[in-house]
Amino acid sequence: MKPFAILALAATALTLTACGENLGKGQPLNVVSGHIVMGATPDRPAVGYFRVQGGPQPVQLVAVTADLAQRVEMHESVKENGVVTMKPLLRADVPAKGELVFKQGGKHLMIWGINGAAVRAGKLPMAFVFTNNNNERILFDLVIKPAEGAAAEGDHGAMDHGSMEKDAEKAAPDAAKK
Ligand SMILES: [Cu+2]
Repeated sequence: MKPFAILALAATALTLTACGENLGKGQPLNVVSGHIVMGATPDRPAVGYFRVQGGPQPVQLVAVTADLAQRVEMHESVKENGVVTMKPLLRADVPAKGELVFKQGGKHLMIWGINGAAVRAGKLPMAFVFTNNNNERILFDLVIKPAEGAAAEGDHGAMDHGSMEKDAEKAAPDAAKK
């Protein structure tokens, strides 16, 4: 009798495993990874990259905020007539079951004035605000990495944010001035 009982249990366990795959449920909207690269000098903004996994419905990311930073903006690098410039990004699509990626050379976060305690802790808690469920907020800590060498900083380091920073100073003189 005993060998039969063990076999029956094993069969049950296999069945349960097969059914435990969340079939039909789908993946939820979520921020799945991300990091921040500090500016080359303290007066320059840090840059943030991250990946959002789309849920069952298409939504839009409308803001990213951080209590421990003076200011966070979403930007997009765009090439026009062979010149790469950056534009503020007000919203970004997260396709259903797809993904939204902020990465070097494309969409990115610019972060000014990260609190020293966050820098020492090596991570910045951020809130990602979406258009679903009355502006669902997903909290995620972005790991803070030190500035890369000027040569390794890629397009973002080579690109001067001068004009944009001047605009920013006009808009928020206290936040931009050191
Ligand atoms: Cu930028």
